[in-house]
Amino acid sequence: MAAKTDNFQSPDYFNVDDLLTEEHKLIRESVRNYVKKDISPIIEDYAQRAEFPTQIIKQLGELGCFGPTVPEQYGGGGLDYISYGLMMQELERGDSGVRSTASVQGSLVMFPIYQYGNEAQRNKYLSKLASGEWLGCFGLTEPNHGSDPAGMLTNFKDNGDDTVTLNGAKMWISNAPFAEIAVVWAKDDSGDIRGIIVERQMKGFSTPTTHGKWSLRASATGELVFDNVIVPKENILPNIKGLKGPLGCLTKARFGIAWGAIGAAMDCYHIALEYSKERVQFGRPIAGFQLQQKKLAEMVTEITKAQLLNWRLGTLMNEGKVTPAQVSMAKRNACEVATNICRDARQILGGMGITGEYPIMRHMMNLESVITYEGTHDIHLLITGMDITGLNAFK
Ligand code: TGC
Ligand code: FAD
Repeated sequence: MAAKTDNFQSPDYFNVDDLLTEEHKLIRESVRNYVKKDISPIIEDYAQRAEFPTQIIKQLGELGCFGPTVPEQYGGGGLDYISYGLMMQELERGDSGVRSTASVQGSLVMFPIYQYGNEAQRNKYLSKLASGEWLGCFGLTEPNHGSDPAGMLTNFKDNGDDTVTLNGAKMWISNAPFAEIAVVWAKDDSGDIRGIIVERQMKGFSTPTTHGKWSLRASATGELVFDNVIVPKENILPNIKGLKGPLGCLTKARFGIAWGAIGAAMDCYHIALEYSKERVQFGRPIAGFQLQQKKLAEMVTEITKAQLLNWRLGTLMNEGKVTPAQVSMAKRNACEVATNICRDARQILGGMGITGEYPIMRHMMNLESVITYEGTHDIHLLITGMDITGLNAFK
């Protein structure tokens, strides 16, 4: 399939750029240029073939998209959260799977090692993950425990020496088939949830690929199977116990999705606007018909509201004042806005909207995963519900 030229321009109806620093704009520009040059020309083909473009691992490392908020001494970028958000927005503008690769590596693998790990663990893993020499994955979800991770069955037993034995299984794990290491959440002998770093070469550890996905086809998803895996105790993250460990990582990753999903929405809006001005029916461009203008006007309104929400969320993150419930609201909002915009954009393109000539159907299918992972749409609504009423409707 011939690659089309990517001439993306982002909408900025309320001059949100004025709220960004010059550094923010430069970072956004460099990731946008990367997506135009290295992602847009190849991604449709990889998605159609359901193949993960492994070359992006090194590229994203070189670009600084892995762990941008981790301090520079560990190979991170030492950047603020708005920079991180803008990177995720631009990557997901290309493809949600590309953003997923970066989200998992930065927020779900590097962040816990940096935040909950000791100095030896930080020195052993972080710079290799930042550069893209190693890819990591994050194992929380299990076959029978998705929205309710507290019930997990994966566990490790103390062997009475300097090792533990890990048993259990995780499923739906992004990056798993190509990961060198997995940050796995498992219960210890006391039933406490702990983070433990499992390395690919450990005996009894396997990562079968999940096939047949209609969504995130250019991202590799797999299981993590632990069959009596002997893991050194030095691989246990020492500074965290309990579900707040993995949930703390998810707060960072959900923040990235809030920005990322709007990137996918911006791409669909941009394409629908351009197409509608060129496509002529009944003797005039379809952009001149009120029904199509309603769709386009509502798209840019929702994108603008989400841009402002995300920017404010970023400033709260930078100031250390954000609450997990605020992040949930922004993640949920972005996913809803983006899925609706993709569907409307697809309609504006008529039959062309279902083909791989345009990225809209790919974004639409990807967003069905994005609205589900890192907490489903319903779960984030219940988090807001509990936050405003003080009443828990989960259980
Ligand atoms: P609950 O009793 O509410 O909380 C347990 C402890 O955790 C604390 N906490 C948080 N801490 C940091 N950040 C958050 N977002 C937090 N949410 C809660 C809480 O204060 C408590 O602390 P403490 O000190 O009292 O122990 O837990 P619960 O069992 O009732 O569950 C609550 C619920 C349902 C909201 C939560 O479990 C949840 O978020 N479920 C959704 C599961 C989920 O998001 N899974 C994601 C798997 S990873 C993934 O999808 C990666 S996709 C990657 C990609 O490709 O991009
Ligand atoms: P379930 O929890 O079974 O939910 C099914 C339905 O029930 C949902 O609609 C849900 O909203 C609803 N529901 C559940 N509980 C309640 C309640 N209390 N009240 C009302 N409704 C409720 N996980 C990882 O650990 N690491 C990864 O890297 C990872 N990557 C993923 C990649 C992809 C492509 C996908 C699809 C998933 C990935 N996940 C990952 C798993 C993801 O986080 C889970 O799919 C998600 O948390 C939902 O869990 P579940 O699929 O088991 O659905």
